[in-house]
Amino acid sequence: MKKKFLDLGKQPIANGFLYKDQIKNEYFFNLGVAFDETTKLVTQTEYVDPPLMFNDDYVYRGSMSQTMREHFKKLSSLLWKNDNPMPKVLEIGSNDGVFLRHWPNDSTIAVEPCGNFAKETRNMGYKTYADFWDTKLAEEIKLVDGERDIIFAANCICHIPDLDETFKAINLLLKETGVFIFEDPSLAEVINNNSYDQIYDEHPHVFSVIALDNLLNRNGLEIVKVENLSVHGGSNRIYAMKKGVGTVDVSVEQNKTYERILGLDKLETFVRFAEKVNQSKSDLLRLLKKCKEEGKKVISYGASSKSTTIFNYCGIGPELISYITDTTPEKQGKLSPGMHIPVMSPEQGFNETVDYAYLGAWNFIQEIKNKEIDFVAGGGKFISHVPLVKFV
Ligand code: JHZ
Repeated sequence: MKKKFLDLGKQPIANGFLYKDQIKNEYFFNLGVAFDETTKLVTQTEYVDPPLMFNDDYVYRGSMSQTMREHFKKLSSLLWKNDNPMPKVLEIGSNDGVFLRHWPNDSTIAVEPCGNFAKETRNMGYKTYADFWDTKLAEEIKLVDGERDIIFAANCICHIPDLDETFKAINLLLKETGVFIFEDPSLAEVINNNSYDQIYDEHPHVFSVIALDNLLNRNGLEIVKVENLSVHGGSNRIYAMKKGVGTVDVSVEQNKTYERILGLDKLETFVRFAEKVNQSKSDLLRLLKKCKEEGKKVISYGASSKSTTIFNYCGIGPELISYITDTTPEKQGKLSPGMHIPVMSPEQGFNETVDYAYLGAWNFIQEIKNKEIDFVAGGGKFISHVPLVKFV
């Protein structure tokens, strides 16, 4: 039984960057967030139809940050120890191949519903199914390519509305001793940091280990290990196997205990979170309006999906944020979803005329600060709402 605790209002497709003449057909939905009393899952009240988000025009590239490029390189070298025979690997949601590129072509295959990216990884030499993940596809892969030793998914599983179907399909394709490894933003970190912008159309769920344990279990899988990661504002990497096959590491119970202390198994915790979200909105608007009154030029750094939630929920448009800079070629020259703030390259827009930059990509704060030393040295300041609205 789902209980709604937060309303983030009318929202567009978070990665639906668009041209002026596309505004009249822009798609909107109401973003409500709920707690499922049965599974303890934090999930949306209604889900956006996946093909509206993930299609041949998808613009998010996982390889745009050095942090993530290094993250996947390091993980690959941890998982793949030149075993003989080579492990049979499948990646679900391979995007532009930022993880895949570290694995051999002949034993690694991918699933990616965005046709533009499926084409890119095929060009890199990886067999890629341009399809959504479900039991039908898992049956097909099992038949054609065989069961997998490793099934990997980064920032993908929390994007899929039907989790029972997803986990059934994993169980179907996993070898008896195979491991399913996936990483997604952690609900504990979202609550601790008030990073409510992790919720948007592409993230129908935000996972706690408690909820995942319930959902995996009822589909014949169990969590054997949990690693807490710093990427994307705090994520969890979950290792799961078929029930009863693996040895369960202490990290599983440790994480669940910590989550119970935070109250992630209780609706009241999320009701309190919703109050903090509302406060964060008022604080951000107050700060940006003050900057405007003082005649400062404020832009946004990183046209992230997260900032789509922020700008639309808070009602922040070009009158408060002059424009957004972003390194992704596919986003440049377009308008941000819903609030229609112009997006341009950093070369074009990140210059000495900028006083303050709101961090749309606050999760890469260190990488950005290292890169933009001159901006800070020249008196420029970054603004973030995580964990509290302030100059950072
Ligand atoms: P970033 C996306 O979320 C969507 P987003 C998706 N749903 C998901 O789960 C996560 O990724 C993993 C740019 N940038 O990574 C690049 C600069 O311009 O926080 C990106 O467009 N300069 C799949 O969109 C954006 O910022 C820089 O120096 O919220 C960051 O987006 C850096 C570091 C990034 O994810």
